[in-house]
Amino acid sequence: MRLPPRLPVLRMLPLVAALLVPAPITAAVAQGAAPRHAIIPAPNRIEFARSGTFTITDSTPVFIAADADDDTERVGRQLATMLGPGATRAARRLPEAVRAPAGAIRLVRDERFEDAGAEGYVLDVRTDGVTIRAREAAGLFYGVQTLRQLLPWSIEHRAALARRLVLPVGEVVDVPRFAWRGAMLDVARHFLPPADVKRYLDVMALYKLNMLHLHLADDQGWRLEILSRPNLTRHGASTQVGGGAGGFYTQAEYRDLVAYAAARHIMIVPEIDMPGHTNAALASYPELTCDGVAPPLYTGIRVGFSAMCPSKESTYKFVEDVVLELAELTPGPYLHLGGDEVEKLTRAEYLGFIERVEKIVRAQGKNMIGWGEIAPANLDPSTIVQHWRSDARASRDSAHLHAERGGSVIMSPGNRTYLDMKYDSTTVLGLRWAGLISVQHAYSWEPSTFLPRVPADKVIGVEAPLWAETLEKRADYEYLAFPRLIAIAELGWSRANVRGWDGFRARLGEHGPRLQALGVNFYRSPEIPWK
Ligand code: IFG
Repeated sequence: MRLPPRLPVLRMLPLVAALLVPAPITAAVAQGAAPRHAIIPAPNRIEFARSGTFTITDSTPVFIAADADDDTERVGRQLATMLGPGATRAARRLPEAVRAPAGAIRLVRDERFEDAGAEGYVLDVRTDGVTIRAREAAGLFYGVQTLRQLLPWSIEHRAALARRLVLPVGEVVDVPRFAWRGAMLDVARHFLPPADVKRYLDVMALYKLNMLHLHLADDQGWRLEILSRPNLTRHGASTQVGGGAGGFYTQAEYRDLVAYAAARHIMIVPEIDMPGHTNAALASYPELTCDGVAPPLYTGIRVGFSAMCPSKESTYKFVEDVVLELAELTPGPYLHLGGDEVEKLTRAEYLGFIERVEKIVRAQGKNMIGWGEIAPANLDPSTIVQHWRSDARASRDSAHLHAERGGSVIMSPGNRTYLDMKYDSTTVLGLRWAGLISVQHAYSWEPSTFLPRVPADKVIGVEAPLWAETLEKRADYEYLAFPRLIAIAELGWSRANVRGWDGFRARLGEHGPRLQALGVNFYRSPEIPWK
Protein backbone atom coordinates (compact mmCIF):
# COMPACT_ATOMS: atom_id res chain seq x y z
CA MET A 1 0.00 0.00 0.00
CA ARG A 2 1.60 3.25 -1.10
CA LEU A 3 1.26 6.01 1.44
CA PRO A 4 -0.05 9.29 -0.02
CA PRO A 5 2.72 11.76 -0.94
CA ARG A 6 3.76 14.08 1.85
CA LEU A 7 0.52 15.89 2.62
CA PRO A 8 0.64 19.65 3.05
CA VAL A 9 -0.60 20.49 6.51
CA LEU A 10 -4.03 21.64 5.45
CA ARG A 11 -4.74 18.29 3.87
CA MET A 12 -3.49 16.64 7.07
CA LEU A 13 -6.34 18.18 9.00
CA PRO A 14 -9.04 15.78 7.76
CA LEU A 15 -6.70 13.01 8.92
CA VAL A 16 -6.76 14.51 12.34
CA ALA A 17 -10.49 15.06 12.13
CA ALA A 18 -10.72 11.38 11.26
CA LEU A 19 -9.37 10.75 14.73
CA LEU A 20 -12.79 11.25 16.14
CA VAL A 21 -14.21 8.68 13.76
CA PRO A 22 -13.13 5.34 15.24
CA ALA A 23 -10.95 3.57 12.70
CA PRO A 24 -10.33 -0.19 12.66
CA ILE A 25 -6.75 -0.83 13.60
CA THR A 26 -4.93 -1.98 10.49
CA ALA A 27 -2.76 -4.37 12.39
CA ALA A 28 -5.25 -6.70 13.98
CA VAL A 29 -3.21 -9.31 15.77
CA ALA A 30 -4.23 -12.95 15.48
CA GLN A 31 -3.69 -14.95 18.65
CA GLY A 32 0.03 -15.54 19.07
CA ALA A 33 1.12 -13.69 15.92
CA ALA A 34 3.90 -11.17 16.43
CA PRO A 35 2.21 -7.77 16.60
CA ARG A 36 2.74 -5.42 13.66
CA HIS A 37 3.62 -2.84 16.29
CA ALA A 38 3.92 -2.88 20.07
CA ILE A 39 2.81 0.68 20.84
CA ILE A 40 1.07 1.04 24.20
CA PRO A 41 -1.34 2.78 24.53
CA ALA A 42 -2.75 1.59 21.18
CA PRO A 43 -2.87 4.61 18.87
CA ASN A 44 -6.14 5.73 17.39
CA ARG A 45 -4.92 5.21 13.84
CA ILE A 46 -1.69 3.63 12.61
CA GLU A 47 -0.75 2.64 9.08
CA PHE A 48 2.53 1.26 7.82
CA ALA A 49 3.88 1.31 4.28
CA ARG A 50 4.55 -2.08 2.71
CA SER A 51 8.23 -1.26 2.73
CA GLY A 52 10.68 1.47 3.53
CA THR A 53 12.56 2.47 6.65
CA PHE A 54 14.12 5.53 8.21
CA THR A 55 17.41 4.96 9.99
CA ILE A 56 18.45 7.16 12.88
CA THR A 57 22.17 7.70 13.34
CA ASP A 58 24.16 9.49 16.02
CA SER A 59 24.04 12.58 13.84
CA THR A 60 20.32 12.62 13.01
CA PRO A 61 19.32 16.24 13.66
CA VAL A 62 16.14 17.22 15.47
CA PHE A 63 14.64 20.52 14.29
CA ILE A 64 12.16 22.82 15.99
CA ALA A 65 10.83 26.14 14.73
CA ALA A 66 13.07 29.17 14.88
CA ASP A 67 10.64 30.77 17.36
CA ALA A 68 9.77 27.58 19.26
CA ASP A 69 8.74 28.17 22.88
CA ASP A 70 10.44 26.62 25.92
CA ASP A 71 8.05 23.67 26.11
CA THR A 72 8.74 22.75 22.50
CA GLU A 73 12.45 23.27 22.99
CA ARG A 74 12.33 20.87 25.96
CA VAL A 75 10.62 18.15 23.90
CA GLY A 76 13.20 18.65 21.16
CA ARG A 77 16.01 18.35 23.67
CA GLN A 78 14.45 15.21 25.23
CA LEU A 79 14.21 13.60 21.78
CA ALA A 80 17.71 14.62 20.65
CA THR A 81 19.14 13.34 23.93
CA MET A 82 17.25 10.05 23.64
CA LEU A 83 18.59 9.44 20.13
CA GLY A 84 22.19 10.32 20.69
CA PRO A 85 24.49 8.35 22.98
CA GLY A 86 25.40 9.80 26.33
CA ALA A 87 25.11 13.48 27.12
CA THR A 88 22.26 15.90 26.66
CA ARG A 89 21.85 17.29 23.16
CA ALA A 90 19.66 20.14 22.04
CA ALA A 91 17.33 20.41 19.08
CA ARG A 92 18.30 22.86 16.33
CA ARG A 93 16.12 25.78 15.32
CA LEU A 94 14.94 26.12 11.71
CA PRO A 95 12.42 28.59 10.29
CA GLU A 96 9.26 26.70 9.39
CA ALA A 97 9.39 27.93 5.81
CA VAL A 98 12.77 26.31 5.34
CA ARG A 99 12.69 22.66 4.27
CA ALA A 100 14.55 20.35 6.63
CA PRO A 101 17.51 18.48 5.12
CA ALA A 102 16.93 14.81 4.29
CA GLY A 103 17.40 12.47 7.24
CA ALA A 104 16.08 14.89 9.85
CA ILE A 105 13.36 14.71 12.47
CA ARG A 106 11.15 17.77 12.78
CA LEU A 107 8.78 18.78 15.58
CA VAL A 108 6.06 21.12 14.32
CA ARG A 109 3.57 23.02 16.48
CA ASP A 110 0.42 23.61 14.46
CA GLU A 111 -2.37 25.55 16.12
CA ARG A 112 -4.76 24.43 13.38
CA PHE A 113 -4.95 20.97 14.97
CA GLU A 114 -8.13 22.05 16.68
CA ASP A 115 -9.76 18.66 17.07
CA ALA A 116 -6.60 16.92 18.20
CA GLY A 117 -6.78 18.85 21.46
CA ALA A 118 -3.74 19.60 23.56
CA GLU A 119 -2.44 16.04 23.56
CA GLY A 120 -3.10 14.75 20.03
CA TYR A 121 -0.35 14.41 17.42
CA VAL A 122 0.46 13.10 13.96
CA LEU A 123 3.69 11.12 13.52
CA ASP A 124 4.79 10.82 9.93
CA VAL A 125 7.77 8.56 9.14
CA ARG A 126 9.11 8.75 5.60
CA THR A 127 12.31 7.30 4.16
CA ASP A 128 13.82 10.78 3.98
CA GLY A 129 12.60 12.25 7.25
CA VAL A 130 10.29 12.14 10.25
CA THR A 131 7.76 14.79 11.30
CA ILE A 132 5.72 15.06 14.48
CA ARG A 133 2.94 17.64 14.35
CA ALA A 134 0.81 18.75 17.29
CA ARG A 135 -1.07 21.79 18.50
CA GLU A 136 0.65 21.78 21.90
CA ALA A 137 3.98 20.63 23.26
CA ALA A 138 2.19 17.83 25.11
CA GLY A 139 1.15 16.36 21.76
CA LEU A 140 4.74 16.58 20.52
CA PHE A 141 5.86 14.84 23.73
CA TYR A 142 3.37 12.01 23.16
CA GLY A 143 4.42 11.71 19.53
CA VAL A 144 8.01 11.29 20.79
CA GLN A 145 6.89 8.50 23.17
CA THR A 146 5.30 6.72 20.21
CA LEU A 147 8.44 7.25 18.12
CA ARG A 148 10.42 5.85 21.07
CA GLN A 149 8.27 2.72 21.13
CA LEU A 150 8.59 2.26 17.35
CA LEU A 151 12.36 2.14 17.88
CA PRO A 152 14.02 -1.06 19.12
CA TRP A 153 14.13 -1.43 22.90
CA SER A 154 17.91 -0.88 22.68
CA ILE A 155 17.07 2.85 22.61
CA GLU A 156 16.47 2.55 26.37
CA HIS A 157 20.13 1.72 26.99
CA ARG A 158 21.25 5.32 27.31
CA ALA A 159 24.99 4.62 27.20
CA ALA A 160 24.96 1.93 24.49
CA LEU A 161 26.85 2.96 21.34
CA ALA A 162 26.21 2.30 17.64
CA ARG A 163 22.64 1.21 18.29
CA ARG A 164 20.90 0.47 14.99
CA LEU A 165 17.76 2.57 15.29
CA VAL A 166 15.48 1.78 12.35
CA LEU A 167 11.91 3.03 12.04
CA PRO A 168 9.23 1.57 9.72
CA VAL A 169 7.79 4.06 7.25
CA GLY A 170 4.24 4.85 8.30
CA GLU A 171 1.85 7.24 9.91
CA VAL A 172 0.27 7.51 13.35
CA VAL A 173 -2.67 9.85 13.88
CA ASP A 174 -3.47 9.82 17.59
CA VAL A 175 -5.49 11.54 20.31
CA PRO A 176 -6.28 10.40 23.87
CA ARG A 177 -9.74 9.29 24.89
CA PHE A 178 -9.77 10.52 28.51
CA ALA A 179 -8.30 13.71 29.90
CA TRP A 180 -7.51 12.08 33.26
CA ARG A 181 -5.01 9.22 32.88
CA GLY A 182 -3.62 8.81 36.36
CA ALA A 183 -1.62 6.92 38.93
CA MET A 184 -1.54 7.41 42.71
CA LEU A 185 1.40 6.77 44.99
CA ASP A 186 0.80 6.30 48.73
CA VAL A 187 3.93 7.89 50.23
CA ALA A 188 2.32 8.06 53.69
CA ARG A 189 2.23 4.43 54.82
CA HIS A 190 5.84 4.05 53.76
CA PHE A 191 7.79 7.13 52.68
CA LEU A 192 9.15 7.06 49.12
CA PRO A 193 12.21 9.28 48.46
CA PRO A 194 11.96 11.88 45.67
CA ALA A 195 14.29 9.90 43.37
CA ASP A 196 11.87 6.95 43.43
CA VAL A 197 8.88 9.19 42.71
CA LYS A 198 10.80 10.60 39.73
CA ARG A 199 11.47 7.09 38.51
CA TYR A 200 7.74 6.31 38.67
CA LEU A 201 7.09 9.51 36.69
CA ASP A 202 9.61 8.40 34.04
CA VAL A 203 7.79 5.12 33.40
CA MET A 204 4.36 6.80 33.55
CA ALA A 205 5.48 9.22 30.80
CA LEU A 206 6.49 6.37 28.49
CA TYR A 207 2.85 5.20 28.61
CA LYS A 208 1.30 8.70 28.22
CA LEU A 209 -0.16 8.88 31.75
CA ASN A 210 -0.65 12.51 32.72
CA MET A 211 -1.71 12.73 36.39
CA LEU A 212 0.24 11.68 39.50
CA HIS A 213 -1.83 11.83 42.68
CA LEU A 214 0.44 11.83 45.76
CA HIS A 215 -1.22 10.55 48.94
CA LEU A 216 0.84 12.78 51.24
CA ALA A 217 -0.75 12.25 54.66
CA ASP A 218 -2.38 9.41 56.54
CA ASP A 219 -2.51 7.83 60.00
CA GLN A 220 1.09 6.62 59.78
CA GLY A 221 2.77 9.77 58.48
CA TRP A 222 2.59 13.36 57.24
CA ARG A 223 4.95 13.73 54.27
CA LEU A 224 4.91 17.38 53.17
CA GLU A 225 6.55 20.31 55.00
CA ILE A 226 3.98 22.95 56.01
CA LEU A 227 5.89 26.02 57.24
CA SER A 228 3.09 27.31 59.49
CA ARG A 229 2.73 23.85 61.09
CA PRO A 230 6.29 22.57 61.62
CA ASN A 231 5.28 19.79 63.99
CA LEU A 232 3.54 17.94 61.15
CA THR A 233 6.94 16.93 59.80
CA ARG A 234 9.03 17.29 62.94
CA HIS A 235 6.77 14.79 64.73
CA GLY A 236 4.19 13.54 62.24
CA ALA A 237 6.74 12.44 59.64
CA SER A 238 9.02 10.64 62.06
CA THR A 239 7.77 7.14 61.44
CA GLN A 240 5.78 4.88 59.12
CA VAL A 241 4.10 1.46 58.92
CA GLY A 242 6.31 -0.98 60.81
CA GLY A 243 8.02 1.79 62.81
CA GLY A 244 10.68 2.78 60.29
CA ALA A 245 12.21 6.27 60.11
CA GLY A 246 9.51 7.76 57.86
CA GLY A 247 10.48 10.97 56.09
CA PHE A 248 8.96 13.90 54.23
CA TYR A 249 9.36 16.22 51.24
CA THR A 250 10.63 19.70 51.98
CA GLN A 251 8.77 22.37 50.06
CA ALA A 252 11.77 22.68 47.74
CA GLU A 253 11.69 18.93 47.07
CA TYR A 254 7.96 19.06 46.38
CA ARG A 255 8.38 21.96 43.96
CA ASP A 256 11.15 19.99 42.27
CA LEU A 257 8.81 16.97 41.87
CA VAL A 258 6.12 19.24 40.41
CA ALA A 259 8.62 20.61 37.88
CA TYR A 260 10.01 17.16 37.06
CA ALA A 261 6.48 15.87 36.43
CA ALA A 262 5.54 18.92 34.34
CA ALA A 263 8.57 18.38 32.09
CA ARG A 264 6.95 15.00 31.30
CA HIS A 265 3.50 16.55 30.88
CA ILE A 266 2.31 15.02 34.15
CA MET A 267 0.37 17.08 36.70
CA ILE A 268 0.97 16.48 40.40
CA VAL A 269 -2.28 16.23 42.39
CA PRO A 270 -1.52 16.39 46.15
CA GLU A 271 -3.81 14.69 48.65
CA ILE A 272 -4.09 15.61 52.32
CA ASP A 273 -6.66 13.07 53.53
CA MET A 274 -9.25 14.33 56.01
CA PRO A 275 -11.20 14.19 58.32
CA GLY A 276 -10.22 10.50 58.66
CA HIS A 277 -6.80 8.94 58.13
CA THR A 278 -5.38 11.77 60.24
CA ASN A 279 -3.60 10.19 63.20
CA ALA A 280 -0.23 11.74 62.23
CA ALA A 281 -1.80 15.23 62.20
CA LEU A 282 -3.69 14.64 65.48
CA ALA A 283 -0.48 13.40 67.13
CA SER A 284 1.27 16.57 65.95
CA TYR A 285 -1.47 19.11 66.88
CA PRO A 286 -3.71 17.82 69.70
CA GLU A 287 -6.08 20.79 69.27
CA LEU A 288 -7.35 18.88 66.26
CA THR A 289 -8.90 16.26 68.57
CA CYS A 290 -12.13 16.86 70.43
CA ASP A 291 -10.57 15.98 73.82
CA GLY A 292 -7.30 17.85 73.16
CA VAL A 293 -5.25 14.74 73.86
CA ALA A 294 -2.62 13.90 71.23
CA PRO A 295 -2.80 10.21 70.26
CA PRO A 296 0.50 8.31 70.00
CA LEU A 297 2.08 7.91 66.55
CA TYR A 298 0.64 4.89 64.74
CA THR A 299 2.64 2.30 62.79
CA GLY A 300 -0.01 -0.35 62.08
CA ILE A 301 -2.34 -0.72 59.08
CA ARG A 302 -5.83 -0.42 60.56
CA VAL A 303 -8.09 2.28 59.09
CA GLY A 304 -11.10 4.30 60.25
CA PHE A 305 -10.04 4.98 63.86
CA SER A 306 -8.96 8.61 63.51
CA ALA A 307 -10.89 11.81 62.78
CA MET A 308 -10.39 15.56 63.15
CA CYS A 309 -12.86 17.21 65.52
CA PRO A 310 -15.59 18.69 63.29
CA SER A 311 -16.97 21.01 65.99
CA LYS A 312 -13.78 22.95 66.84
CA GLU A 313 -12.74 26.11 64.98
CA SER A 314 -9.11 25.10 65.50
CA THR A 315 -9.75 22.25 63.05
CA TYR A 316 -10.76 24.62 60.24
CA LYS A 317 -7.95 27.03 61.04
CA PHE A 318 -5.59 24.08 60.60
CA VAL A 319 -7.20 23.13 57.29
CA GLU A 320 -6.89 26.73 56.09
CA ASP A 321 -3.20 26.87 57.07
CA VAL A 322 -2.49 23.63 55.20
CA VAL A 323 -4.60 24.40 52.11
CA LEU A 324 -3.05 27.88 51.82
CA GLU A 325 0.47 26.46 51.51
CA LEU A 326 -0.60 23.43 49.44
CA ALA A 327 -2.30 25.72 46.93
CA GLU A 328 0.75 27.96 46.74
CA LEU A 329 3.01 24.94 46.15
CA THR A 330 0.73 23.34 43.53
CA PRO A 331 0.40 25.06 40.12
CA GLY A 332 -2.24 22.52 39.03
CA PRO A 333 -5.92 23.32 39.64
CA TYR A 334 -6.64 20.28 41.84
CA LEU A 335 -6.23 19.63 45.58
CA HIS A 336 -7.38 16.24 46.86
CA LEU A 337 -8.76 16.34 50.41
CA GLY A 338 -9.52 12.64 50.77
CA GLY A 339 -12.70 12.07 52.78
CA ASP A 340 -12.50 8.27 52.84
CA GLU A 341 -13.25 5.74 55.60
CA VAL A 342 -14.53 8.07 58.33
CA GLU A 343 -16.05 6.03 61.13
CA LYS A 344 -15.88 8.45 64.08
CA LEU A 345 -18.19 11.21 62.87
CA THR A 346 -21.94 11.24 62.41
CA ARG A 347 -23.17 11.55 58.81
CA ALA A 348 -24.21 15.16 59.47
CA GLU A 349 -20.82 16.01 61.03
CA TYR A 350 -19.00 14.41 58.09
CA LEU A 351 -21.03 16.10 55.37
CA GLY A 352 -20.77 19.46 57.14
CA PHE A 353 -17.00 19.03 57.39
CA ILE A 354 -16.67 18.19 53.68
CA GLU A 355 -18.82 21.14 52.61
CA ARG A 356 -16.80 23.53 54.76
CA VAL A 357 -13.45 22.20 53.53
CA GLU A 358 -14.62 22.49 49.93
CA LYS A 359 -15.21 26.21 50.51
CA ILE A 360 -11.70 26.58 51.96
CA VAL A 361 -10.20 24.90 48.86
CA ARG A 362 -12.24 26.98 46.41
CA ALA A 363 -11.30 30.15 48.28
CA GLN A 364 -7.73 29.38 47.18
CA GLY A 365 -8.85 29.14 43.57
CA LYS A 366 -8.50 25.38 43.42
CA ASN A 367 -10.92 22.56 42.63
CA MET A 368 -11.41 19.91 45.28
CA ILE A 369 -11.20 16.20 44.65
CA GLY A 370 -12.47 13.66 47.18
CA TRP A 371 -12.97 9.93 47.45
CA GLY A 372 -16.43 8.50 46.69
CA GLU A 373 -17.80 9.04 50.20
CA ILE A 374 -18.00 12.82 49.67
CA ALA A 375 -20.63 12.52 46.91
CA PRO A 376 -23.73 12.94 49.17
CA ALA A 377 -22.41 16.32 50.41
CA ASN A 378 -23.77 19.48 48.81
CA LEU A 379 -20.79 19.93 46.48
CA ASP A 380 -19.94 22.42 43.79
CA PRO A 381 -20.03 20.85 40.29
CA SER A 382 -16.34 21.81 39.91
CA THR A 383 -15.46 19.28 42.62
CA ILE A 384 -14.43 15.84 41.38
CA VAL A 385 -15.43 12.55 42.99
CA GLN A 386 -12.95 9.68 42.82
CA HIS A 387 -14.88 6.40 42.82
CA TRP A 388 -13.10 3.54 44.59
CA ARG A 389 -15.50 1.25 46.51
CA SER A 390 -16.52 -1.30 43.93
CA ASP A 391 -16.41 -4.31 46.19
CA ALA A 392 -19.40 -5.80 47.96
CA ARG A 393 -20.26 -2.44 49.50
CA ALA A 394 -20.55 -0.83 46.06
CA SER A 395 -24.27 -0.48 46.67
CA ARG A 396 -23.38 2.35 49.04
CA ASP A 397 -21.52 4.13 46.24
CA SER A 398 -23.13 7.48 45.52
CA ALA A 399 -20.97 8.96 42.75
CA HIS A 400 -24.18 9.25 40.71
CA LEU A 401 -25.40 11.97 43.09
CA HIS A 402 -22.45 14.12 42.03
CA ALA A 403 -22.92 13.27 38.36
CA GLU A 404 -26.56 14.35 38.62
CA ARG A 405 -25.47 17.87 39.62
CA GLY A 406 -23.04 17.97 36.70
CA GLY A 407 -19.94 16.87 38.60
CA SER A 408 -17.18 14.71 37.16
CA VAL A 409 -16.03 11.29 38.30
CA ILE A 410 -12.59 9.64 38.18
CA MET A 411 -12.82 5.86 37.98
CA SER A 412 -10.59 4.00 40.45
CA PRO A 413 -12.64 0.88 41.22
CA GLY A 414 -10.75 -1.11 43.84
CA ASN A 415 -11.45 -4.43 42.15
CA ARG A 416 -9.87 -3.26 38.86
CA THR A 417 -7.37 -0.48 39.52
CA TYR A 418 -5.97 -0.98 43.03
CA LEU A 419 -2.40 -1.94 42.19
CA ASP A 420 -1.76 -2.97 45.82
CA MET A 421 -4.05 -5.95 45.28
CA LYS A 422 -2.19 -9.23 44.81
CA TYR A 423 -1.97 -10.57 41.22
CA ASP A 424 -2.95 -14.01 42.44
CA SER A 425 -2.86 -16.10 45.59
CA THR A 426 0.91 -16.62 45.25
CA THR A 427 1.77 -12.90 45.31
CA VAL A 428 3.64 -12.10 48.55
CA LEU A 429 3.29 -8.30 48.45
CA GLY A 430 -0.01 -6.46 48.56
CA LEU A 431 -3.49 -6.95 50.03
CA ARG A 432 -6.59 -8.74 48.74
CA TRP A 433 -9.68 -7.05 50.26
CA ALA A 434 -10.87 -5.92 46.78
CA GLY A 435 -10.01 -9.26 45.22
CA LEU A 436 -7.06 -10.65 43.24
CA ILE A 437 -6.28 -8.56 40.13
CA SER A 438 -4.57 -10.26 37.21
CA VAL A 439 -3.25 -8.20 34.32
CA GLN A 440 -6.25 -9.28 32.29
CA HIS A 441 -8.66 -8.26 35.07
CA ALA A 442 -7.00 -4.84 35.26
CA TYR A 443 -7.38 -4.45 31.50
CA SER A 444 -10.74 -5.95 30.67
CA TRP A 445 -13.30 -3.38 31.81
CA GLU A 446 -14.90 -0.23 30.44
CA PRO A 447 -14.45 2.86 32.63
CA SER A 448 -17.20 4.93 31.02
CA THR A 449 -20.00 2.47 31.76
CA PHE A 450 -18.66 0.79 34.90
CA LEU A 451 -21.06 2.63 37.20
CA PRO A 452 -24.51 2.24 35.63
CA ARG A 453 -25.86 5.36 37.32
CA VAL A 454 -22.95 7.58 36.22
CA PRO A 455 -23.37 8.73 32.58
CA ALA A 456 -20.34 8.17 30.34
CA ASP A 457 -19.90 11.90 29.76
CA LYS A 458 -19.34 12.47 33.50
CA VAL A 459 -16.40 10.03 33.59
CA ILE A 460 -13.26 12.10 32.97
CA GLY A 461 -10.85 9.20 33.20
CA VAL A 462 -9.11 6.52 35.19
CA GLU A 463 -6.53 6.40 37.96
CA ALA A 464 -4.69 3.43 39.48
CA PRO A 465 -3.83 3.85 43.19
CA LEU A 466 -0.84 2.02 44.69
CA TRP A 467 -1.32 1.84 48.47
CA ALA A 468 1.87 1.13 50.40
CA GLU A 469 0.91 -0.77 53.56
CA THR A 470 3.05 -3.71 52.40
CA LEU A 471 5.59 -1.84 50.23
CA GLU A 472 8.83 -0.33 51.48
CA LYS A 473 11.24 0.04 48.54
CA ARG A 474 11.10 0.94 44.84
CA ALA A 475 11.35 -2.67 43.68
CA ASP A 476 8.22 -3.50 45.70
CA TYR A 477 6.26 -0.60 44.19
CA GLU A 478 7.36 -1.54 40.65
CA TYR A 479 6.55 -5.23 41.12
CA LEU A 480 2.91 -4.47 41.91
CA ALA A 481 2.52 -1.50 39.58
CA PHE A 482 3.95 -3.03 36.39
CA PRO A 483 2.48 -4.28 34.13
CA ARG A 484 -1.01 -3.53 35.46
CA LEU A 485 -0.48 0.27 35.39
CA ILE A 486 0.38 -0.14 31.70
CA ALA A 487 -3.00 -1.80 31.20
CA ILE A 488 -4.72 1.15 32.89
CA ALA A 489 -2.71 3.53 30.71
CA GLU A 490 -4.20 1.92 27.61
CA LEU A 491 -7.73 2.15 29.06
CA GLY A 492 -7.11 5.84 29.64
CA TRP A 493 -5.76 6.65 26.20
CA SER A 494 -7.18 4.19 23.65
CA ARG A 495 -10.73 3.99 22.35
CA ALA A 496 -12.54 0.68 22.70
CA ASN A 497 -12.38 -0.05 18.96
CA VAL A 498 -8.56 -0.06 18.88
CA ARG A 499 -7.94 -2.09 22.02
CA GLY A 500 -8.58 -5.66 23.11
CA TRP A 501 -6.97 -8.20 25.42
CA ASP A 502 -5.39 -10.40 22.72
CA GLY A 503 -3.76 -7.44 20.99
CA PHE A 504 -2.72 -5.84 24.25
CA ARG A 505 -1.10 -8.96 25.70
CA ALA A 506 0.84 -9.50 22.44
CA ARG A 507 2.07 -5.92 22.43
CA LEU A 508 2.83 -6.00 26.16
CA GLY A 509 4.98 -9.10 25.65
CA GLU A 510 7.24 -7.00 23.42
CA HIS A 511 7.74 -4.54 26.29
CA GLY A 512 9.54 -7.08 28.48
CA PRO A 513 12.99 -6.23 27.08
CA ARG A 514 12.19 -2.52 27.13
CA LEU A 515 11.15 -2.58 30.79
CA GLN A 516 14.20 -4.70 31.56
CA ALA A 517 16.43 -2.19 29.73
CA LEU A 518 14.87 0.52 31.90
CA GLY A 519 15.60 -1.55 34.99
CA VAL A 520 11.93 -1.75 35.99
CA ASN A 521 11.25 -4.59 38.42
CA PHE A 522 8.02 -5.68 36.72
CA TYR A 523 6.09 -8.89 37.41
CA ARG A 524 6.53 -11.37 34.54
CA SER A 525 2.91 -12.46 34.69
CA PRO A 526 2.36 -15.90 33.09
CA GLU A 527 -0.61 -14.33 31.28
CA ILE A 528 1.76 -12.47 28.96
CA PRO A 529 3.95 -13.91 26.12
CA TRP A 530 7.02 -12.04 27.32
CA LYS A 531 9.79 -11.68 24.76
N1 IFG B 1 -8.68 1.79 51.37
C1 IFG B 1 -8.12 3.03 51.93
C2 IFG B 1 -6.64 3.25 51.68
C3 IFG B 1 -5.84 1.95 51.75
C4 IFG B 1 -6.45 0.93 50.82
C5 IFG B 1 -5.59 -0.31 50.71
C6 IFG B 1 -9.03 4.20 49.98
C7 IFG B 1 -9.63 5.46 49.40
C8 IFG B 1 -7.84 0.60 51.30
N2 IFG B 1 -8.84 4.17 51.33
O1 IFG B 1 -8.71 3.30 49.24
O2 IFG B 1 -6.12 4.17 52.63
O3 IFG B 1 -5.76 1.48 53.07
O4 IFG B 1 -5.99 -1.14 49.66
